[in-house]
Amino acid sequence: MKIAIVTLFPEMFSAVTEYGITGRAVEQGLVSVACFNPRDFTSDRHQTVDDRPYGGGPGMVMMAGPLQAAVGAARQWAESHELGQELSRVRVIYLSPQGQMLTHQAVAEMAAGADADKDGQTETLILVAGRYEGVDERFLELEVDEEWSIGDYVLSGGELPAMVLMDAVIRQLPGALGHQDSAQQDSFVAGLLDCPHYTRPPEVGGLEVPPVLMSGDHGAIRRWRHQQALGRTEQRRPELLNEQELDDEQRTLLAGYRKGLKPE
Ligand code: 9WO
Repeated sequence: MKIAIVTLFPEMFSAVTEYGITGRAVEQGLVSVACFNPRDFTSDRHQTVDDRPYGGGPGMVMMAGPLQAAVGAARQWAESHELGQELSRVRVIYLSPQGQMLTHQAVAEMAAGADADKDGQTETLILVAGRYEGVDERFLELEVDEEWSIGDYVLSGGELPAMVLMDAVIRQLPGALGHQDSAQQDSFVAGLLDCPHYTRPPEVGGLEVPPVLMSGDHGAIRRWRHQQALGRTEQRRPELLNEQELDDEQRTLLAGYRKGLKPE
């Protein structure tokens, strides 16, 4: 898969490309990352990328021209890395609080589409990170396919959301995680929150490890974890749990969790 980022601050992306699981995925060639700086696509002496908003008001707006040129260069980069002649799909994505909320499902679809497709070609995400008060609306109309939000808050720019999206997508790529099926066991894969985790030592601040985890009974451990995931989801994020969709085993596990909560 290929990810191009259009950003005024390309150095920020070393946080993703040089560290941890995502850094390893880049190293292994599971994903190619390239940054395109709108400032490099200006023609005036001051390399201007922003201007005052029509209609007045505070702050500055990113001009359409340099952004369009940077996206154009990103599209060319995606094509030049194609093995065959046929072009694979490119999704141009803008990160903003006005976008659709990013979910595990949306991330999984980006990772699946960006994985090698039937022709062995890989798709490209072009992530556009805005700055200042935003980008000229005509750039969005002309170049951007999708707008995504990572949450209802305003940041200083779209770079951190772009990195959040990259991290979430890259770790879903086959081979990105050391453990084969770790991504499949993730929180949210089954639509549930994660279960609690414990490691050595066996006692911390007077708190011990749930005995079932020390029992060596792998069936019982799997059931306990599933039960914890169900119970915690109901307690913390009840809107994620659709009782109708639970099977008989899940209902029994959830009933057991509820019983364990009751004082006497
Ligand atoms: C700045 C601003 C200043 C005064 C009044 C209103 C204002 N709105 C903004 C603003 O939205 N700035 C954005 C900064 C412009 C686009 C890039 N920026 C951004 C992206 N902030 N937060 C995001 C973002 C993206 C995805 N998910 C959550 C937040």
